[in-house]
Order: sequence, then C-alpha cells, then structure tokens
Amino acid sequence: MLRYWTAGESHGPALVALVDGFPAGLAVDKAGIDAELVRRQGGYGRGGRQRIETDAVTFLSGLWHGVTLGSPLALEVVNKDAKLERLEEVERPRPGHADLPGAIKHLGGVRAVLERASARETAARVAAGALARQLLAVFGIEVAGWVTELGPVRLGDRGGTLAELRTIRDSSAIYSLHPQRDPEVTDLIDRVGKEGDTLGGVVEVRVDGLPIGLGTHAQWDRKLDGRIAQAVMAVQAIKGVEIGLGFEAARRRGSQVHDAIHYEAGERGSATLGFARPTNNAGGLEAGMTNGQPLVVRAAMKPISTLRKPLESVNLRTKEPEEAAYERSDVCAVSAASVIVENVVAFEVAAALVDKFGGDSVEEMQARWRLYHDMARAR
Ligand code: EPS
Repeated sequence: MLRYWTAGESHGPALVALVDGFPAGLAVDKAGIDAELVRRQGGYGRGGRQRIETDAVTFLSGLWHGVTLGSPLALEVVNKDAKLERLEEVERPRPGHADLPGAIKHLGGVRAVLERASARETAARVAAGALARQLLAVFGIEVAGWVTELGPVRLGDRGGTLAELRTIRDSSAIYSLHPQRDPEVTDLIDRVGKEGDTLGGVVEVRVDGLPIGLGTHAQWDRKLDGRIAQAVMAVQAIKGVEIGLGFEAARRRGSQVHDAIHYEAGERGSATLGFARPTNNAGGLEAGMTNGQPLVVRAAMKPISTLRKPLESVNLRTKEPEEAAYERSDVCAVSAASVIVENVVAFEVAAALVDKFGGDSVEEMQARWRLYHDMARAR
C-alpha cells in the first residue's frame, strides 16, 4: 500500500513527508520535484512569504545512489522563515480559518492550530506527489493542472496533448490555458488586493495514459473517485470537487451524460485495448475504476481567509468584539492550488497503480503491467 503523511509547522524548522510503500528501483529526479515546489510558490497574487523561501527537497531516507530502496522515504522541505519560537499567541481568530474551531477543540490557543493548518504544509504534499508522478511516468501516465476560473473570470480549458498544454500554462502568470487573458486577471488581483480582500477560483487536473481498471467498484474506501475526492477536498481552502461533468451531469438526461462504447480492432495494442469513447463526460472514472479515458478532476478554492481588511471577530481572552488578526497573506493562491491538486491527484493515481500491479519493485510492476494487458487483450 502506497501512502504518505506530512508533519511540520508553517514557521517550524521544516516540513516533512513520509512516503511508505514506494517500490524499489526508481531513479529519482530531484530536480523534477524541486520544479514542482518552485511552481507551488509561484502564480500572480502570492504574499511576502514566498520571497523568503526557496523550497527544495532533501531526502533523509529511502534512497541509495539516487534510487529508491523500497523502504520508507522521508522528504524534507526546510523553512527559512523558521521563527516559531519567537512568535506570539494570536487572540483574534480569522473567520474561515482553523483558528476558532481548532483553539476550542484543543482547549488551547490559536497559534498552535494555525501553524499546522497553514497552506505552507502543502509543500510537503507537493514533494510526495511529485515523487509519485515519477513512478507514473515510467508507465507513460502523465499529469497536468491549470486554473480554469479566477474569482468571477471564467477562463476554461482547451484541447491538446498535455505537453502542449503545459507549455501554454507555463507562459501564463496565473497558470491558465489562456495567457492572452492574463492582464484582465492580474488587474483584478491588483484591485482586490488594494481593497484588502482575496480571491478564489477553480483548478482542473487531467491525467493521460491511464490503463483500464485502476481502483475498484468493490469497496467504498478503495473506489478511486472517492480517494481522489478525499485527497483533493483535504487541500486547504478547497470547498468543492468534481470529476468529469461533475454537477453539470445532474442537469442533463442520461443520454446526454454517458459515454458511448465503441471498439476499434486496430487499436487493440493500445493501453485502452481498442475500446474508444467518443466523449469523456465520466472524466475517466466509472464506478470507482479508470476506464482508459483521461481522468479529469476540478476543484473549487475559496478565497484565502486571512484578510488585510479583516472581518469582525472576537478577542478570545476578553470576549470583546475586535477585528480578526492579520500578519501577511496572499491575495490569490489559486495558481498554487492547481499545482497542489495536480500533485495530490498524482499520488492517489500512483497508489492505485501500486494496488493493481504490486509495490515491491518497479521492474515487477512493469512485468505485471505487460501480463495484465496481454491477458485482457486475449479475452
Ligand atoms: C503559505 C505560507 C504562509 C501563507 C499562506 C501559504 O506563510 P506565512 O503565514 O508565513 O505568510 O502565506 O498560508 C495561508 C494562506 C494561510 O492562511 O495560512 C505557503 O507557503 O503556501
């Protein structure tokens, strides 16, 4: 079973991801992981913290000569702004943040909660996901994500190979597939920032090259749609997750939702075994299993809850009305969310791949991948 946990506070010494069940024999490209960490720090509208940090991964365990050993991997991302011991208690909880429920729940203060709840923690999740996507790449499975909506601006997606779309996205200041519309969006972010407010948005992730049959219909907690929804919903500030048509499917008739099944004998050798679907409204998942089509996941991010022009709150010590606390924040972190969602989805897909093809070594997984496709083709 491939799984991970993270540890670390926003202003503690470091963030750590512990990845367990990762197969032996993968030559890790550290630069590839660092590139994802750098992208997570970027996007128009980020706050002052990102000018302090230069996130990069250090492997504390699980590698020998740069190759995975099959033992647990401890990944560390150091915090340069490691000032936790000097920071003071926060008395005015921010609406929308973990501050109030977390402090009450622990019979303690706000600082202890916000340090862990901060989206800084996602650096560790991105490191784990960026490692997992290197395992996916061995099997020709590719992942990419982008911003499709920012505040009220609908940007949408577009067709093309993931390599093409990545190039377009990387030329956009907000990681969208319509860079020509960047000025409209960056002006909006500037305007809203000047007003002391924040902006959310929608991100989309696509996974190409998936085989048929990752995940399962057989038990609720192993259904891949459910696992992906949990991983994505558990990203800070995410309030909604859709797969394929998502909520739009509820508004249509069945004949306008389900993807017809065709068969092209000449394509038997492909990963989809010749089964073709003229549409992909299911977003690549049927009954918790991949169906050979691209996986398409969207997530809605609420605006960041730390406001420079704060909302009404209550001083937890005096119980008197006061404005919520403000130290510093991002005006908009939707671009970063696209990187985070991309990498947490990659991890869940890699976990499903290990479930199907075994987790001891990459070489055995490759042999079992070939055997499975040969057997499926022979039916
Ligand atoms: C973040 C680091 C944090 C915040 C932000 C995301 O750094 P600091 O609290 O030192 O400014 O900028 O976290 C939040 C939005 C939040 O509400 O906690 C990061 O690295 O992504």
